[in-house]
Amino acid sequence: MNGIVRPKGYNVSWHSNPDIEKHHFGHAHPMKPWRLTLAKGLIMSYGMHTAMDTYVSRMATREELEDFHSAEYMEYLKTAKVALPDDDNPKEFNLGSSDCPIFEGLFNYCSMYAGASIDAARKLCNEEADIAINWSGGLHHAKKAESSGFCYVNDIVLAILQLLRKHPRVLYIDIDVHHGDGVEEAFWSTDRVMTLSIHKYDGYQFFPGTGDLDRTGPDSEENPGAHHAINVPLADGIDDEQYVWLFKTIVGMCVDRFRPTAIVLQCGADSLAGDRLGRFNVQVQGHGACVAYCKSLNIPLLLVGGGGYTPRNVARAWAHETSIAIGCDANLNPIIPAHTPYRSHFRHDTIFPTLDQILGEPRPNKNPDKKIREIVASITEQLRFVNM
Ligand code: ZLM
Ligand code: CA
Ligand code: ZN
Repeated sequence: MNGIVRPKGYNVSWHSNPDIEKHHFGHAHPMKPWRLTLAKGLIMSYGMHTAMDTYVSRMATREELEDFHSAEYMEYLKTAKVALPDDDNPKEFNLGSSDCPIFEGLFNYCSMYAGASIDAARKLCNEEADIAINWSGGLHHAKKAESSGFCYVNDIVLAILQLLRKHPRVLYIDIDVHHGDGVEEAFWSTDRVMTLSIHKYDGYQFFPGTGDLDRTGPDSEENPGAHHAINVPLADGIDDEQYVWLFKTIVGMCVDRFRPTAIVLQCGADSLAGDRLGRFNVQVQGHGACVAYCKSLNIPLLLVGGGGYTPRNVARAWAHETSIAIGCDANLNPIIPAHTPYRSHFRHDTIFPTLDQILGEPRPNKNPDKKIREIVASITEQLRFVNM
């Protein structure tokens, strides 16, 4: 079956729950949990599940959620009544907007994706996994007492808090096209977590409007979090060559200076070309190269999902990245297996649908190489202040 073998002495755990996929944010809402069904179908049709320890994730408990979130917010999230979104009268905790609607089963949905990330982090802590995966997580905008940008509970913060029980230093990396503001804010004042987000930034318009290069941590040098936030603001249309070079260069420098003992990689697939909300020209190959680079560091690695609004491309990327985690990417037949569920969704022209060919109008690249080098120079300077 496509040369899928369980790697010897190397464990990948996969955390998912089919109940998560059944939730709906509303008819026209860009966030479609159904993309997880498509990804899972692809992963399983290649037989990749046979090479991982698979777990049906449980719901996070109220106590676990309140490790980060306020009890008042969690109570409201649990009891909020389904209502039509109303942007003019945003309800408490920013709930009930068109970005963050209150839909049927909302609290269960949040508890399940959070439970999966917490379980995945624990597998790394007790060394039962070298890489742990939760494609339903990665919801990086949620705050302590506020929902934001399709995110209600911040599973990444909860997972990092688990890792910090055992690991002295955690590096958080975020390749979603949006700025990972919620995770950055949660660990703004600690030197035990370094946050690195690469994102589209135009100063004000593109959501969430934060993440400029000079936002590096608290201003006071006495604050341990100073210099531990890294932001890579980019313009539209960045391609694989620039993106992968930037990623490897900056992550390489962060690992050298910070010496993380665990890494969390948010693999938001809205940085891919052709995304409904994104602006970049990153391909499945380039996106996956970021995952491969993190794996090559041989540091316990948690992979979570995130954004991704062209479902067939999200499924392609996360299936490809699952194959990288288990080390069978080189043996995979790029032609999507005939028995893949919803295979017709992957077809975009006359040829057989493939895993790596995504559909999307290339956007003009507004990132001059000079700008890319200036970003690296600035971060090199910033990291001189980080000494572990
Ligand atoms: N309007 N419907 C990324 C989170 C991005 C804030 C502008 C809402 C949308 C978007 C919702 C069906 C992650 C903003 C947008 C229209 C205020 C955003 C519902 C279309 C629709 O058709 C839509 C009626 C909706 C939302 C577009 N929202 C596009 N961009 C961002 C949030 C989350 O990928 O980083 C991680 C999962 N919100 O720009 C507005 C300012 C609300
Ligand atoms: Ca990002
Ligand atoms: Zn995003």
